[in-house]
Amino acid sequence: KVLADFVRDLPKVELHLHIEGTLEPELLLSLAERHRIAMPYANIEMARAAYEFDDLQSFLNVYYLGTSVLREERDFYELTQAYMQRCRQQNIIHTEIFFDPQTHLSHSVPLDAVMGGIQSALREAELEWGISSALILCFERDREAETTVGLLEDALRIGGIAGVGLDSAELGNPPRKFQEVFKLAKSLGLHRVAHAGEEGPPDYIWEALDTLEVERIDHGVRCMEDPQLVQRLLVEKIPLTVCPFSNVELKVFPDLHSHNLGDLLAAGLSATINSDDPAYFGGYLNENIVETMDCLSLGVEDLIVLQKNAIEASFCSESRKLEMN
Ligand code: ES4
Ligand code: ZN
Repeated sequence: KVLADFVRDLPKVELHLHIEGTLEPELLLSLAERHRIAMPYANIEMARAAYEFDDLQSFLNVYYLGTSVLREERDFYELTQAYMQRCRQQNIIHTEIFFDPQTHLSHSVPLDAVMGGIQSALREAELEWGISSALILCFERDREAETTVGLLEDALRIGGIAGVGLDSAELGNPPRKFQEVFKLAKSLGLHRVAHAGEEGPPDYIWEALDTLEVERIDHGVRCMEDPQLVQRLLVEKIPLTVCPFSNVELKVFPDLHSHNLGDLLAAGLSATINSDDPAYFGGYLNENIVETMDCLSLGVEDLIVLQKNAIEASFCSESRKLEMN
């Protein structure tokens, strides 16, 4: 109770959040109705009941099905605005948000509508509530890489992208597949991150660092299987954006008590705590923090370290970092 109050009141930073993963069943069903799209859920309870996963792929099937109700700019605006409202309630003062343009393009939704809707909500949240944000365009690693350079160029014409990321089904889709577009991103001064070592082996973390030159690893929890890799992450101060509820829901760990966040911190790694896809995994950032601290017996001093790591790992200006510290 006291801990929950402390966590709620602490100003926080979130660095790993898929905006499509904030689509709550209420909004999903109302958008399905708006666009007359059939969903296999008759009501909110049925939707929630379908949110049971065996692994990453079984989650992605449900998540991509949900994205099919996002059709026009105002849908993306409403989705993002609802998440920014949560940020205000949870005292999140800076958030870095992923989006999956290839999925929306595959539904014939123009990139302008996707980015326009997201960005108007982000602008409003900054003006009204002072919440800063960065938008990260994710490439889906289980899709073809050939069209990604053109996609990135289109996004840059629209503007407002802080960096690029890599998400979706990890196994069988090694990072090097996206080397060309990440090289272009670097040459254009964009930030680079990638999901790696979530379900995939430590080798994928090495490869993301070596071939994509990423600045952060999303998840990365399997790094502990490789002491040399841990050494490299320490020396290069590579942050890990860890998502405890996600890891439990996708069976990366059997339960929160078995999560290795405590070991990552004990090893001195720059770990951060994040919600990933909060509408699907049972909680937003504060719930992730409170339950994880509880299950792993982490103290307030650990939480302060996690949040200082997040500020430092963010893509904010140095002056904004100072302001947040
Ligand atoms: C994702 Cl948890 C996770 N992993 C990989 N890709 C994703 N896209 C949305 N959530
Ligand atoms: Zn993720």
